[in-house]
Amino acid sequence: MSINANSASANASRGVIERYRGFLPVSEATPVISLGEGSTPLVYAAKLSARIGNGCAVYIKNEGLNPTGSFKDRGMTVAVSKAIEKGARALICASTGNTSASAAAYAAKAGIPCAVILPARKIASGKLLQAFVHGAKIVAIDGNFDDALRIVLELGERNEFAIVNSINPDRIAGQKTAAFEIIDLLGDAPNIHILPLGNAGNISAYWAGYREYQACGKSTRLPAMIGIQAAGAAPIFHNRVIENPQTIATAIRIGNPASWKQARAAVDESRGAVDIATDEEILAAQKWLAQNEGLFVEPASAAPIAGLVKHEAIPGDSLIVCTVTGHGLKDPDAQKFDWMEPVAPNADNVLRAIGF
Ligand code: AN7
Repeated sequence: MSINANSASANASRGVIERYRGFLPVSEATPVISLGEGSTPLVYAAKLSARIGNGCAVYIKNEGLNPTGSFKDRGMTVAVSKAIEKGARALICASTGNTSASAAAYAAKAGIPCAVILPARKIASGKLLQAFVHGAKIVAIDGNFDDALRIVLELGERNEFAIVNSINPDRIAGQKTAAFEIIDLLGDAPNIHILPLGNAGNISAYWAGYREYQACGKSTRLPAMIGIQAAGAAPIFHNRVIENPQTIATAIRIGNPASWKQARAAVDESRGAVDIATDEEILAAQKWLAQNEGLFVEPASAAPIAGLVKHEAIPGDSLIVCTVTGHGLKDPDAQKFDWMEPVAPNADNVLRAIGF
């Protein structure tokens, strides 16, 4: 069988660089390192819309369906392609998990080493497994994400390393393509965009994307940007550094966000908000989404759902987009379940066991 590479690359499985080249800091000289990221589903959430009520429609941008299971891949394809173009010899990042999984995968594709610095014992097991299987050099530190990022910034001054955290503007450039996809599908920007808030790169990226698309006439309005932090790791909400952040949503266990200022600007300029959700609310939202919308997301990604369902000031008839950032299978220990007792292998016993 012969495969037509041109027709394969003409469809939506092309990555974000090929699809949005004109909006990204790339040229013909940039080698494209892609895993086919982006083009993630924007799903109408009927039960969530009904729960919000008041004529609102909620769509979920399911970023857990990127190649490594999180939104980080959109930025990583640009950051790694640019790093290779500039001749970097290795990638380095600090991570609460997803950045390291993504960096490790794109480094493997590019054929260069990748070092990841992680807070010991505070990484969801699926993410650590990804970094390990993709062959990253993993260092766990006795400290939190903020300590890890400080070390990476120091090591990044040696010019053999390319830092691929979201302080790298190429990451933000790639991540803004999610806003482009939403407008391309809906025909305009939503009224409200709600997403989890950790190191604050993603909210800044979406805001840049929404503004850029509006400036070139692809949309008529800008959404209010609403970021949700975990109650125990809410520096922007409280307007102070949190020395010892704590939350079950380990992805957003961050006490001193690198893009704090940009996130504040996005929220203020868009007349949005920063709110918080407790671990109990996050876990309840995670389960509710799985059992009512069929979407299994990781705890950090359930934070905006938890924030949305309790938000009091949503105007009627709002078109709302909620980004869920990572797949639920990344963190198999967040929800508890019991191994069931086996029953004798016949149909009667099985019927009784399922309560029919
Ligand atoms: C699932 O991987 O910071 O506000 O080092 O993994 O742009 O930081 C991850 C963050 C939300 C927060 N949801 O996004 C990392 C890391 C998930 C995440 C966030 C993260 P930002």
